[in-house]
Amino acid sequence: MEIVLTHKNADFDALASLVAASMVYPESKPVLPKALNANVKAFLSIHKDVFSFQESPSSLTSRIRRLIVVDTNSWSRIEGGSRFLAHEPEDIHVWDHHGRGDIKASFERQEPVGATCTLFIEHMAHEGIDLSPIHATLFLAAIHEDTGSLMFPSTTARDAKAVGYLLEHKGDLGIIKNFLRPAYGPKQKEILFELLKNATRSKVSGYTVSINKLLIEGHTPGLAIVVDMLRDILNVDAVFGIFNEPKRNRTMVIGRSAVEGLNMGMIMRAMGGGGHPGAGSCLLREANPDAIEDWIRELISGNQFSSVRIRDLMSFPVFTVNADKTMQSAANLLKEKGCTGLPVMEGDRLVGIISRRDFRKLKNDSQLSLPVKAFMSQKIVSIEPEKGIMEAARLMVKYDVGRLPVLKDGKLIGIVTRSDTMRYFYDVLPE
Ligand SMILES: [Mn+2]
Repeated sequence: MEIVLTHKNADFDALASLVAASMVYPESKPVLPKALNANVKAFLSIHKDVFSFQESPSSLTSRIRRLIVVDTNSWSRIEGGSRFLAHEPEDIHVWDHHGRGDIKASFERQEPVGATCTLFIEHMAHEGIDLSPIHATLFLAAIHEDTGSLMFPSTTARDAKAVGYLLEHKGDLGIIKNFLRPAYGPKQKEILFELLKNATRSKVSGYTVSINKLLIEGHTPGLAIVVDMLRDILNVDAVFGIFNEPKRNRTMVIGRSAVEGLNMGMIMRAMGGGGHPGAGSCLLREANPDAIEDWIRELISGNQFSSVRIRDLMSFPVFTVNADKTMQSAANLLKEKGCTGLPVMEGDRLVGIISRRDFRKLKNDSQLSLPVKAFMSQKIVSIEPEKGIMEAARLMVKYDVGRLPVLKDGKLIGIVTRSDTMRYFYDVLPE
């Protein structure tokens, strides 16, 4: 026989990929994990008769000829784990979008799209496999959830095309809306309020981060939605919930990131969990919440992910002008270097910025002989080299400046301009 497996704590992408795989491999039986996310459970409870699953894989007696693994590629995320290998499958197929794992597959469709389901939809469209509106709705829910309704940075054009295809096949957005917002009940409200009361906020490597620890008792579904809401309310770059459950000797860590430079999936993978750039989680055994907090801080500041920093983008050496030089010499320098502004120095101290705009303050040409310090802008908005690109963009918008001197320990080491940031956003960053 052939069976399809997916990860525990199944989300909509896991469920949708499970169902899609059973359509692509007609001989196969999908195995539903016991641990399902609350919203998936709710969806299944009213769609019980539509989908059929192989309930208990542990009682399988017949030989498993082929294993099809979807939406994960690591044994540790599958209920029963690598024990399935004991059945000596001839064939293992993996369909996933998470990047490298430890399952050795004979066939692999591993592509960096927003949802695994997208890979199946493309395949089914190509093969002309028919979709019912209910299937289209389930697949639509998967892409919506995994891409944050096409808003997460992991979203690709292929996901958007798949959404279009599913809408053509009568996927129902109204139904999805009901299920993607999982139950926010009194217990979740209590946790959210508790977290808000003690919410911390600190700077780690230039990111505003809120790391929150909470003791929880018993089964508490919907923690992810609480962390989502907390991030929205606090409006920080990233938020972490460390939920310690002493009775069961375990700690659940859930993270959400709203900035590109802070990749939540990478942080969680380093902690033995998983996720995407915007969202991730991990489950730790017998962990001490304070130690976990330290670990998270280390992972963020350890520069373990290749986010672009100001030091990678800035121009240097910087052309500067001395505060006592004349406006005429500043004008010559601007023209010669082809820049729109220059840092103004007194010795090695940055004292201002002179830009083309400041020349409008000149009343007549004779003032060109006056010193730069008479016309320069003394409002210096600077940035540190370890900051991220979004911080630079934020400062430029907030203070309406087109360039930021880069200061390290008070010393001018470079300059980053509006065109540097544009170049980054439009992906023509030199290699
Ligand atoms: Mn997924």
